[in-house]
Order: sequence, then structure tokens, then C-alpha cells
Amino acid sequence: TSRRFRGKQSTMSADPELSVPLHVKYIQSLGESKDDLMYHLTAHLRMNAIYWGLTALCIMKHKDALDREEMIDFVMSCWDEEAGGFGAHPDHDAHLLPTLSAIQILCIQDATDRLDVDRITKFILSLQQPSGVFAGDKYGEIDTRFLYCAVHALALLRRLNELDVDKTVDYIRRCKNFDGGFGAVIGAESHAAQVFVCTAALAILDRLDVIDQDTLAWWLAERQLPNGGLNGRPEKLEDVCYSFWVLSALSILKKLSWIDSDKLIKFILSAQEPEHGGIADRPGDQPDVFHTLFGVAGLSLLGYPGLDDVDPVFCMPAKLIEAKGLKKDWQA
Ligand code: GRG
Ligand code: ZN
Repeated sequence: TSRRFRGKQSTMSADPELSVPLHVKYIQSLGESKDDLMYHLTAHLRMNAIYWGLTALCIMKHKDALDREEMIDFVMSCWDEEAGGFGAHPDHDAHLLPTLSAIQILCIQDATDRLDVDRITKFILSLQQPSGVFAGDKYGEIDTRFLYCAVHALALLRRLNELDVDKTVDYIRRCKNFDGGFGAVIGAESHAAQVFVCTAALAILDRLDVIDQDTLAWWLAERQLPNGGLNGRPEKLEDVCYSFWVLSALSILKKLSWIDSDKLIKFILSAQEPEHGGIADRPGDQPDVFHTLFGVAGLSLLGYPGLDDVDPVFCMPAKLIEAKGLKKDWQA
């Protein structure tokens, strides 16, 4: 429990290390409790969760800890034949979030031959609105998150040539705020996760010129709190997942050195669950696979020893992005 965890932390003397074997076990255990209520309550996140777990395993150099064939079968069982995209779970409607995760998983597993690229491309492009932003699905919620999912997926599918790039970039430009950051829609407050999706989408589209780079990097660096952790916007609490949202954006802007990496590494490591593995949003809380990925990805961006590099734009193994010819010249 969180109480016990807190107690353990306070008695720990030396700085903790990343418990790779424990986190690998934790990720493996997530698929094993299919009778749990939690398993059913999180069905709408299943496809995303598999991408989070698999990517965390790749960064920790344990890609094979989950069964490849079983994973590919699950992904394909979520194909929505009517819409031409993937749902989060068998019999769920297609949505851009699980569609991107499905494509990412099949890329990592070198199984993209299973994809109907023409139909998925059509599904993705059908969700672009006249303003340039994307809806997540046919029900029409819009968010710069979905714009990033569309741009990212089209890049992996090598179909960016079919996108109206100017219209897409224009929507991101209109989301830019006085502080250099970006929000979920035009006029929305800057938030570090939205800064990541907008910055990464612009990076894929080779349009980083849209960003006020020094202003944004300053706002991002301001996210570090005295305890070393990062928050997502002013006056909010620190949270391990911002180690990825903030650091990836700073990495794209080549300004990672603007935060204190030793203090952030200590913060991320202090949010590990010491008995059953996994990383929580902050010390003492219950771990989950989302924060486990973004904690490990943050450590990778900070050069923590023993980890494979994560690509800050795609949040996938850097060597895969490089092998696919998707790494940008300016990342060299
Ligand atoms: C391929 C890495 C990758 C991502 C796919 C889904 C997605 C695209 C990006 C998610 C971006 C996003 C908006 C994440 C949410 C992060 C988060 C912790 C939101 C919580 O916001 P609040 O307001 O929390 O509840 P704060 O920290 O502001 O109190
Ligand atoms: Zn979080």
C-alpha cells in the first residue's frame, strides 16, 4: 500500500537505483489479472497500455518479456472493420488514440504487414476538421492530442504526403499562448503535455520555426520544483509523467540542460514501488504502466545508465526510428 511504501522510502539510505527486473515483472503481471475489476474498468485504455508497457520494456532492453504473437493477435482483434481504424478493445469503436498505439506496437514488433495502410490513412484523414485540428473519432471531440496522433501515425505509415500540412500547422500556431506554450484547443491554457504534442507534431512536419523557442524553453524549465520533480503548469503538483512531456519538448528544442537532471533523476527513482515494481505519479502513490513508461523514458532522455535511447518525438525506441529513416537531421 502507499503507506507502507512511504515508510520504506524514509528508511532508504543510499540513492535508489532503477529496479529494472522488478519493473519488467510488474509489466508482465498486468495482463495476468483479467478477473480484476480494475482490468475491466481500464478496457478503454487497453491498446494504449500495451504500447506503454512494450515501450517501457524496450527502453529497459527487455522487449521479449511479453509474448509477441499474443500481442499481435490482440491488436488485430481490435480492428474496427466498419470504420477502418483500431479500437482500444475488441468491439470498441475506432479512435485515433488506439489506432496510433496499434500502429506503434506493430512497428515495434516488425509486423506492419498486418496493416491495411490505405484504409487506415483514409480513416485518419477523414477526422481532420476545416480548422486543421483532428477529431478523435466520429463523435467529434477535438484536441491537439489527436492532431499529434494523426501526424505521428501518418509518418509511421509513410503517408504524410496526403496531409494538408499548412492547414495542420496553422491550427497549432493558433493554439500558441503568450508564454510560448500550447493548449488543447485555441484559447486553452498552456499545459506541458499539450506542449509536447504540438512541439513533436511540428518536429515531424519540419515546422519548428512556428515556436518561440527561448520563451517556450524558459516556461518548460520553470516546471521544475524544489523537490526535483516537474509539474505540468504553474502552481500544480509535480508528477513523474511530466518527466517525459517536459523533457521531450526540451530535448527537441535542444535545451535539456536547462533543468537540473540529478534532482529529477532522484525524484523519478523515488516514485518507484519497491515491492512489486512499477513507477507512480509521485512517491507513495500506486504505480501504473503509464507512469512507468514516462518515468523510464524520462530517465532515458537524461542518459540514465543501462537504458536504450527513446526518441523524444515518437516516444519509441530511438534505434527503430533511425532505422525507419524518421530521425530528423537536427537530432544528430
Ligand atoms: C505516443 C507518447 C505518445 C502519446 C500519444 C495521448 C497522447 C498522444 C498524448 C497525451 C498528452 C496528454 C494530454 C497527457 C495528459 C497528461 C496529464 C497528466 C494530464 C493531467 O492534467 P491535469 O490537469 O493535471 O489533471 P495537472 O498535472 O495539471 O494537475
Ligand atoms: Zn501523470
